[in-house]
Amino acid sequence: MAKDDKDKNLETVQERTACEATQQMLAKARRDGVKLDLDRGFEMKACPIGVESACCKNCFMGPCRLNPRDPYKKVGVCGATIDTIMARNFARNVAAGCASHNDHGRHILGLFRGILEGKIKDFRIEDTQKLEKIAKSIGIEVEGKEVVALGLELCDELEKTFSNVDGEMPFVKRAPKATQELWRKDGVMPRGAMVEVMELMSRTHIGCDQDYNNLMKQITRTALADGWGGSMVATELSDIMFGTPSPILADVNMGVLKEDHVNVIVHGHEPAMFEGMLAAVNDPFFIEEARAKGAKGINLIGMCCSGAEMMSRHGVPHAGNFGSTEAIMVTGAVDAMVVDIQCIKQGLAEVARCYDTHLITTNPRAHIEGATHIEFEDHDPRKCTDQILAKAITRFGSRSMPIEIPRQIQKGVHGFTHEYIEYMLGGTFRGSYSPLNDNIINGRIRGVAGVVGCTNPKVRQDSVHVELVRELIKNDVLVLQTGCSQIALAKAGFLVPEAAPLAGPGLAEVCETVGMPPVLGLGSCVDNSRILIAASAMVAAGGLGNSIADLPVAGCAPEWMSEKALAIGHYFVASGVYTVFGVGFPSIKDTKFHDLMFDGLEKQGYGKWGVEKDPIEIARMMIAHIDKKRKELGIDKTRERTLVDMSDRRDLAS
Ligand code: NFS
Repeated sequence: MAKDDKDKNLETVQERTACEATQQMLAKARRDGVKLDLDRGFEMKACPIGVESACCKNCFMGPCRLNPRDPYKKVGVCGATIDTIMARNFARNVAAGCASHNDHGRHILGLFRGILEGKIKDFRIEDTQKLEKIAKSIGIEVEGKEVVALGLELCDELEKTFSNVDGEMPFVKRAPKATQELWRKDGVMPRGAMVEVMELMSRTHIGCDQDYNNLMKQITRTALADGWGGSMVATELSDIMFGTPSPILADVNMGVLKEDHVNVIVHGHEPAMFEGMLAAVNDPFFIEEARAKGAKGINLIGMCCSGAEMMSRHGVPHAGNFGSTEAIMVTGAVDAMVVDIQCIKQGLAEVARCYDTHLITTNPRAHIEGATHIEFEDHDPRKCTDQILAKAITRFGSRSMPIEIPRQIQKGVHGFTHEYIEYMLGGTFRGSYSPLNDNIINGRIRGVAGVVGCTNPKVRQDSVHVELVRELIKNDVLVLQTGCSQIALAKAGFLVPEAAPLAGPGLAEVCETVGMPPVLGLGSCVDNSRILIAASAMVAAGGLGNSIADLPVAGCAPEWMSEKALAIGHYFVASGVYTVFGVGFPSIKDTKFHDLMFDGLEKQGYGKWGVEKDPIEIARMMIAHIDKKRKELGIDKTRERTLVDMSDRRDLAS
């Protein structure tokens, strides 16, 4: 390659991603003649009508395209207005996101029941204390009950999360009373996820619900059936079965690959298959097999959300987020990439073929043309995991690709949970959220932000996450993270207590006193439900209002891309949180639907949506909201005093 071309190559890889390891692999892929998602995303010119949700494909009189620049000029063939079209499109996105998380949650519930009934023997109940706590939280009497009996009772109750056709979902009881009352008053209290998704899909059929206000109610109900439903069931039961995480030091970034080991990457969302792999790689038989082929051992690595869960629970190294899943195979060092469901790009198959990597699908819901399918079954995990390991070891023995592994590797503390925050701030015997609330009230912590979600090749990978979080902590906002966003910040070195000096003086002081990072990693995307529980606990601890909508908190998915992200965003809004999305939003400004989402919902007592691409501006919007809530709570003055009075601060430090 000529020098000019080389410089250009480098320049454009730096535009695509802020992750240096991914830059290195993208540059290599280009040299190798392999196209990655990061370049495909750049080259794809998004449909200008679709991007603003101004088209409708819900019947075959169309597809109808309205004019995003003059949205009320035209209606669809059936007469549907722009507001109906945008609301229906958004509704179907939320239905898909809710369905994904509930499908995941229902599988986890099935696994839990299988263990309790003795049909699944390779997994067990790890955290019986949490089992009792969760059962109690939804009103189940725990006194004098054996683990199995109590577990089965919890199973029967949580089954309603999915199958209820009336009544209320069990976990909504964990929301603050005032938040529950709002949902009840507006008729948006979720019943069961299946009925909510079904009703939302039926209401968006041609000629059904054509009032965006009325559609919004079912959208809200369905989104709540995700956060307080399937997502929460997945998180809580996974903790009970595989252990509730607590802070653990783990390595992140592509440097976790080892040239002299058999490298097996697991990328997906459901923890069961990954847990099965973890057991299998520690089997002396396979370690011996790997050694016989000249490897020093087997190196099991996670990516994306199940990777974030396994890192939080067991310290399994994590190689990167959504934007790096194709790029990592360019190393030539991946002997097998094993996937299950969600966020698995079809493009992986072609990259795997180019680099002679085994791409193995394991879930009946997610096959990929060109990949090998080896089905994972909960009652016989080894049947799947052992075949995978045999393939990976064989590939190691006959590696033909040149290997190039980026050196980047960052240590970070992961595995925070709602339970641990309570313990960390309150101590073993008086675990409580009061110290957090006190620090918010006295202004050392300005507020709390959840920064979560995907990466999206429309924007420079990781850059919006990192710049946003940098700005938030600088302004004394404590940041809670999950998923791909957490990995972006881990790679940037923010998930260590030593990052405290990057925070403003108040937050830095709290971090230094407690020994915690200013950015707390809570795990995978379903673990966003931990943030809902933390917010509810803040309300319960007192002094910060009666509902989640009263709290000085805000949320953001700065590089979102998936329908799940929209469902998550809307359950936060429906729970009372101001939620800003980066990249863009599928609605048109100054339409009635947009105004309802971005303003009207807040007037009804919910949170509201915001959209902005620039990280500093996003931070400003979130901080302005936090300050507005502080003012409404009457705690704005305490912060002013704390910030201006240095002697005051010295007193606090002593
Ligand atoms: Ni959640 Fe986005 Fe996917 Fe996880 Fe990553 S892309 S919506 S963060 S892996 S689910």
